[in-house]
Amino acid sequence: MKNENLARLIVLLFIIIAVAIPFSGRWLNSRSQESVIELHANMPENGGWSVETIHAQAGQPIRLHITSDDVVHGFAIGKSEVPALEIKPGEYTVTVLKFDLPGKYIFYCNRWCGPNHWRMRGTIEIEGDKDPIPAAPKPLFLQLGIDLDSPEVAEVVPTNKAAAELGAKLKDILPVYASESDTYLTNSPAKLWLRFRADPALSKISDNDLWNAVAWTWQQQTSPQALKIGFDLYSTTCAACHSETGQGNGVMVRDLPTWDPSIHKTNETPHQLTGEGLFSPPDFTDPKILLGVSPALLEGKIIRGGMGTGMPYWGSIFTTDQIKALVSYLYGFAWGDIGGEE
Ligand code: HEC
Ligand SMILES: [Cu+2]
Repeated sequence: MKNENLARLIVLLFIIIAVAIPFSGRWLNSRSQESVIELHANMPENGGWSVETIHAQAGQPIRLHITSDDVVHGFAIGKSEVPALEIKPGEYTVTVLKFDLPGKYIFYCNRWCGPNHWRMRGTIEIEGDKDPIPAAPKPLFLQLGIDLDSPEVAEVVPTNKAAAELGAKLKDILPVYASESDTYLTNSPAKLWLRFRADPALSKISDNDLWNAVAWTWQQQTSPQALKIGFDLYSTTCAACHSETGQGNGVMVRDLPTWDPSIHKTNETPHQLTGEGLFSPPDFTDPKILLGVSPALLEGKIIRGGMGTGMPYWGSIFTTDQIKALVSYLYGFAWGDIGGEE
């Protein structure tokens, strides 16, 4: 009798264990699949992000508990549609991220928390068997071998404000190359003007009208929507240094010497905290500056940054289209008309 009970008990135990194992296995699995990370934001002077590299598998959810130890920061992912988060001191913001393709992603602070704010960047490294995120095509400035550190100054500038609407009247007599995107990408407005001036087909057109034609060809390469994107990105990420008006005297760079490529060397490492060796940007409203450089150069500068001048690099943060939109928006400063605001 006793033995029989014991045998029943053992059988029952086996059944319980047999049923429980797969369940506990599933439970353990689901816990280990999600990786939980506590992330503290600090101004770069106070140490930046507490975690600089986050590792995860493709498809694996990453649960982030983010807080700030000093001021309000932002949390954003480069080249993605994920909306940016506001990170407040003393509060936890929880978000779950998931990346389907292996590769490197950049997370960054999108709030101007201090002069070194833009240094608040970290990496999310995703591993997995799938094909990684496709590599971006080689930027045009590298393909063309453009030296970003010695931009040219415009050889010629308009005497009157150039007007794209007036240039449109000349569109039927402009040579074919005027509307090719390669012409736009690889020439400065001044270079295109010189090419127009030297073109026998345009010999009867006045200097002013040729500038209007150049302004028109520049306008053909963008759209009001792109200019609006450019304006929004510029206001939130560039104006702190370049200023809303493009004059290069934003709050973060006041009192710094203005960068002049013909005098200053860019290979010296500036002092991050005192700002010694950092420069303030050139005045974009001076037509000599922007009418002297090609979209390929501007794009390159935005992608690569200034190598020690204080101009941050944005190649890992913005998509190709966003950078193109920024470039078209910048030229507006030189033509004297700024799209996007209305
Ligand atoms: C922390 C300050 C700072 C921020 C933020 C900043 N810049 Fe700059 N930028 C500079 C400085 C300083 C220079 C001049 C030195 C150089 O060209 O490297 C410069 C130069 C440039 C140039 C080169 C102009 C030329 O004629 O060679 C471009 C283009 C530019 N910035 C675009 C941008 C855009 C677009 C953004 C925003 C996405 C931005 N910058 C954000 C400081 C900044
Ligand atoms: Cu910040």
